[in-house]
Amino acid sequence: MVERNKNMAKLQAGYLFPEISRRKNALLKKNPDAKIISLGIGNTTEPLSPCITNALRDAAEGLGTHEGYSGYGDEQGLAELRGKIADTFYPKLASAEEVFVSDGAKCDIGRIQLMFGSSATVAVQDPAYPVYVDGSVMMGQTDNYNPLQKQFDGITYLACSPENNFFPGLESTSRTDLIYFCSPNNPTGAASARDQLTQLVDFAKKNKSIIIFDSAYRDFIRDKGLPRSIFEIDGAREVAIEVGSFSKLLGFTGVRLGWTVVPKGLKFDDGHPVIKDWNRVMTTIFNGASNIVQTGVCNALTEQGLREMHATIDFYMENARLIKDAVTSLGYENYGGVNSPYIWARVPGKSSWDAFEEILEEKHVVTTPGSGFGPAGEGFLRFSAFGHREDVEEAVKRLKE
Ligand code: PGU
Repeated sequence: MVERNKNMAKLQAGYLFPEISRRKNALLKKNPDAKIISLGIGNTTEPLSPCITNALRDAAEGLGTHEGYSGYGDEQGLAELRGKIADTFYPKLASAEEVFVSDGAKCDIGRIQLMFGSSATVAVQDPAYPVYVDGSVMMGQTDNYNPLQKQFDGITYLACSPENNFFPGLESTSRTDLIYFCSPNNPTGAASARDQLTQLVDFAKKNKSIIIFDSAYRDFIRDKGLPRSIFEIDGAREVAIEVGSFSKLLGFTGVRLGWTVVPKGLKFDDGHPVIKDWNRVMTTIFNGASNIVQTGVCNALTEQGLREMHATIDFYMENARLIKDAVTSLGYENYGGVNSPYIWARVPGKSSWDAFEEILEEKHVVTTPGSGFGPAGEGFLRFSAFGHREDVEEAVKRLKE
């Protein structure tokens, strides 16, 4: 028999979202008529906009012609699309050669961890998108799980709570090689201010750390003064990698397309450019994102396409407003839902899983237990604003009843 990877054995339970599905299905088994509404996983629900569907159809039809057919493409992505992503999201901040197109942010986060190996030390916001910690555990970047603290020994958890305005106290934080940071944040919904991200970049510069900045929700920011990219901060190009995604921007959770920006000047401590290793990783274990999807998005990143993108985001943000209202009317202290599609609510006197079970059993509404995002998430629930309007309205009605 073959020995199990000992790092896999360190992981706690299953991945969060399948566990939530399991509990939802258990309720359906008991009560097959329950009309369950999900405000759980951040999964998009609205149809793609016409610009996108037209462009995807044209790209697919092109493949049916001699002139339009293409096989394997460059692993880094279509040159034109790399240029469009740079121009659209990083004007004067990053160049086309620094943008690597991928099949999504989650996949890129996993591949980024390969570049740093098992001895890299890691800091994460607490609570955080589970992939940063679970992926690091798989890589062997952490020690054993400490059940008392509900943390992995060897990982630095940067507590983010209402008390510190969801920004960690960096003065008292020790150095790590990598710092995962997500803004607008999943799950707390907090979008970091410019001065906070400046503190983060200065901290990374002082410590010679690398920030892995997840900007999956960048265009959910309504407040024009808030940065949408870490590269808007002076000096960030020396210390940061940014991961982006079309999942929430274009409704591509199933279509799949994302990107990573690695600045040319970012170096390992031996002076080797990080971008060279990223290129090596991508050319070795990734074979390029779908040509249909890349061509489609490339042709749809127009003024009209971006207008349609913002209209769908506005739709989800109206859902966020309705949910936030309902959660507030329940008397729950809550955060987020203003510059992000997540509402983060404190459930006084209950554990996250107990509150999750109660709302599932009584209201048939699925949420996400905050403790699934890290120990500082205990006592909170996350409500996702992704859903059809009639479902959100029905969920809101049930919550208020
Ligand atoms: N980064 C963040 C911060 C996310 O919240 C998510 C999705 C992703 C990346 C994934 O991006 P892709 O480009 O689609 O790979 N978070 C959702 C879905 C759960 C999951 O496992 O990805 C959520 O509900 O948290």
